[in-house]
Amino acid sequence: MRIKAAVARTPGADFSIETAELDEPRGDEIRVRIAAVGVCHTDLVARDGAMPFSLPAVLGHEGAGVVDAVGASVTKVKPGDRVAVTFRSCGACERCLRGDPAYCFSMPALNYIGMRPDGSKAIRQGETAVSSNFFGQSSFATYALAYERNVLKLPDDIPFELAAPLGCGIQTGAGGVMLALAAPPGSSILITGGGAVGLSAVMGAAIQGCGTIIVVEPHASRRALALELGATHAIDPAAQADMAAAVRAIVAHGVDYAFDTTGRPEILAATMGCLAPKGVFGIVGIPPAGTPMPGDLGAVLTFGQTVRGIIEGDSDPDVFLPELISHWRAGRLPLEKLVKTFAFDEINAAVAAQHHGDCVKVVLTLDHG
Ligand code: CXF
Ligand code: ZN
Repeated sequence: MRIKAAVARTPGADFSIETAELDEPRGDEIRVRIAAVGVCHTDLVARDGAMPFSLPAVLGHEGAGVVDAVGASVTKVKPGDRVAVTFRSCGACERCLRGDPAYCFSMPALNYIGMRPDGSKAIRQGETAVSSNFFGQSSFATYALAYERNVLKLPDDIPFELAAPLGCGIQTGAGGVMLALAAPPGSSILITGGGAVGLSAVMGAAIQGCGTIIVVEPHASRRALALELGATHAIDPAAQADMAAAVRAIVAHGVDYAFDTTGRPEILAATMGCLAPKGVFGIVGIPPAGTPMPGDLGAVLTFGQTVRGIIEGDSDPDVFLPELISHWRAGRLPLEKLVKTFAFDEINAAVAAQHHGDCVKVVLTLDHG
């Protein structure tokens, strides 16, 4: 089928809106007419060549829309169903079977390599194969091919533009605190970075009933939003040269939990100095290649601390996304305060607006009229 797609051609350069040919769905594939797709920082990391993802490529991994056609073996959804599309997992390995699909043994092959696991690319432009299958979708396009493992049927009341970012950024932040760290009521947490993932972590911490929720974020508007969403303290790093001192002025023994969404080595290092004894530090921000583990192993040992990476908030999307939708419905996850929509063709302006901090979560909407 002929599609319109935002094609990444050159690292660091704008996306270009082009036409391309999308394969017909194979037996296990689900063609989704994309209505909305969020822009996640990982899309830009892949566009800019920091992930081994060959260009030209169609990225996009927070799609939502309507099922348009399904392969012969698909039973989970049918044409006409409203769906959100998330990361893909195999459903059969030990990790998937224990409810941990974000650590699927086939995670790289199913999400990050730019092609189906058999090496085929689903998108072409003339004789040129275009990297696709990003997170089992490549949804910066009018239509995308997904799979039973990475589609979730949506209830009618959630708009596509709010459902789309649940597929990565929101579940990463909220799940990071609610599932991976499982921060208990009354605990203290430091969240570095107040973008979509960091603010989702704030909402997750508020849902958990954390007693002290400290956000470190340079943009004043995001600090204000963090406080509105449940943060108890918001620190401007420009005004606080010593982050650990600022945090310890609030929680003298350090925080029980820390959650980094920035991936910046100096912030990761400073966060180590904010941890209480037995503190747990979860990292979701993507660091520059080659960044060593933060902190001093002697201190980690002395104080029994934990540092861990978290993928997709440890979410099992079939279980956790419906939970998040219930929290949204009850007013505990006010996604509308984060999301700003742009027309699909405005993708580059949208990316620039997000980069400058003018908005928190950019979601592109597609008009199929
Ligand atoms: C990312 C998280 C860090 C490794 C690459 C994939 N996931 C979502 O955006
Ligand atoms: Zn993402």
